[in-house]
Amino acid sequence: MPESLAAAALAPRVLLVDPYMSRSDPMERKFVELYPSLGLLTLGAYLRSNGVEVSMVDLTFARDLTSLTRALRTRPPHLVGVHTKTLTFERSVEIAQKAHEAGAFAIAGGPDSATRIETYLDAGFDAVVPAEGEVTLLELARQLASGRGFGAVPGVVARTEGKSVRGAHRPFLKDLDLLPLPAWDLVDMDRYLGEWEKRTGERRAAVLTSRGCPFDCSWCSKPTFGRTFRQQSPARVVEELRALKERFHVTYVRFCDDVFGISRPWIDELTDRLSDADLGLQFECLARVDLLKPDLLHQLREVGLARVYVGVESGSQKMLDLMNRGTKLHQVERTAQALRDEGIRQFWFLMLGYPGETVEDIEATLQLFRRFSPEEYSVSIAVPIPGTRFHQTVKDRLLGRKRSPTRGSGGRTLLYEATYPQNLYRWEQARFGLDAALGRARDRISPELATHVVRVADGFHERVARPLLIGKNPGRTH
Ligand code: B12
Ligand code: SF4
Repeated sequence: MPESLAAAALAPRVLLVDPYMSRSDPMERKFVELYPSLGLLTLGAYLRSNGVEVSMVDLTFARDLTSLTRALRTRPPHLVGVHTKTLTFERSVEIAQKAHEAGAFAIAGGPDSATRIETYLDAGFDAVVPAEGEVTLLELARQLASGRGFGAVPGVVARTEGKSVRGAHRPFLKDLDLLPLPAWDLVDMDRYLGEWEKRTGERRAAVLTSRGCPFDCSWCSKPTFGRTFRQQSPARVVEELRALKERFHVTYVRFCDDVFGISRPWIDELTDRLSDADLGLQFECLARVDLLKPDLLHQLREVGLARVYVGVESGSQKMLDLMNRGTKLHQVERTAQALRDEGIRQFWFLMLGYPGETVEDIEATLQLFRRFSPEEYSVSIAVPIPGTRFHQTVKDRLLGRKRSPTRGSGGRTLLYEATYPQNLYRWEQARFGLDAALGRARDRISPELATHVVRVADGFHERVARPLLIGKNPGRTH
């Protein structure tokens, strides 16, 4: 056989699957922001650049598994790799079954399987890759395609003969610049960008400039990259932005990093390069108030920063300290003001029901929210995610309820026996809703009317609703 044909025959075939279906839940359809999985696109690009034949089934816009069945039949892969999130567990298991029916191995990776490896193995997956996937999946694909079974590939937990075998720890990639650009051609980019264009008039894409986060908020789950923190060089970031602009006419970018702007010298270089490149892109990011100094915001505004997701979480310093958030209220105030001064939209994340929170703390959060009236917000009931210190603290008080699926629409289910009953938190969520509605109506109603409505609502809250909802319970504060 000619050498090229022999190589092709040996080339491992990998089918990557994103099991997320945006159409399957009406709330999701309305609230979720549609971007292809950067994890899968990077895995695909890396495998391909190392001689693996890669295809992908992205179920984001699908209504059923027809495209998967077709892909498995047309070109049976050696291995089917599924990206897992908690929401898509059942579908992932169904995909693993279909992979087996087609004679392929089923491998799980991504945040959910990293948090509960054994659950995925019990449910039928042959192996889980619970951390960074590129090098591990490449080695695994080569090994499986050549018929050598799982062995003990570093970074893999495999189920062989009923037993879980854990390969050695695989070190994280040191230099993220060595990763190729995401393999955008594996998904229907036009569809994603078209959906955004319809909704906002912009062609929006997601970009990741770093992996991991060095902070240690006690409720945060970081199963795949832990507290490691690695960044691409600003030059590499600009190369990716340029490619998105030139190939897909992208106009707006979401930086998907856990925290954007951790290193000031890095930001300085990025903003210099963005000015030079003059790509005319707008962008948004998620950041911490301790890092968002006013001069930095001004600098980022100059190169296109249009919106920031801010993890405010609470208006009580006591609560921020209990969450090990590492931020101060004066930093929240400074950031909120600076964002407003710069004309940058702010989206606040707020959380109710964390252990130790009293009604006074909730009131402090509402007052802070009122003072700054952010353009957008999400106020959710705290979710104890397995593997976090928060979960550890309340594990004997879990209520066995199912988590509401989304943060944007939800965070409405109390999952542990907290200080107060669930209805108190839901009522408090409604109070934030009223404030936000009044904020939006600011141009249409007089300030006197707004003040009157707030006074009546607060009076009702204090005299009727709160006593009724918390009953005689003064609050469990531990
Ligand atoms: C950006 C982001 C989003 C964006 C973009 C989502 C997207 N399509 O990529 C938006 C805002 C749309 C979003 C939405 C949601 N998100 Co989100 N999101 C993130 C965030 C911050 C980064 C994701 C990312 O790009 N990571 C970088 C890539 C490189 O890492 P990765 O995906 O983990 O992939 C690596 C490894 O995990 C592994 N790997 C991954 N898949 C596979 C598969 C195989 C076979 C193998 C071998 C390896 C492997 O290799 C990859 C490369 O090293 C993460 C937090 C985080 N830091 O991961 C949350 C996170 C993934 N999101 C989460 C959630 C809950 C959601 C929503 C369900 C919330 C909602 N309903 O609004 C939706 C679901 C939407 C969807 N399409 O799936 C949770 C998932 C928790 C869980 N256990 O399920 C996370 C972990 C945040 C958290 N801590 O709660 N999200
Ligand atoms: S919440 Fe944000 S800042 Fe805190 S540990 Fe998690 S990713 Fe890092």
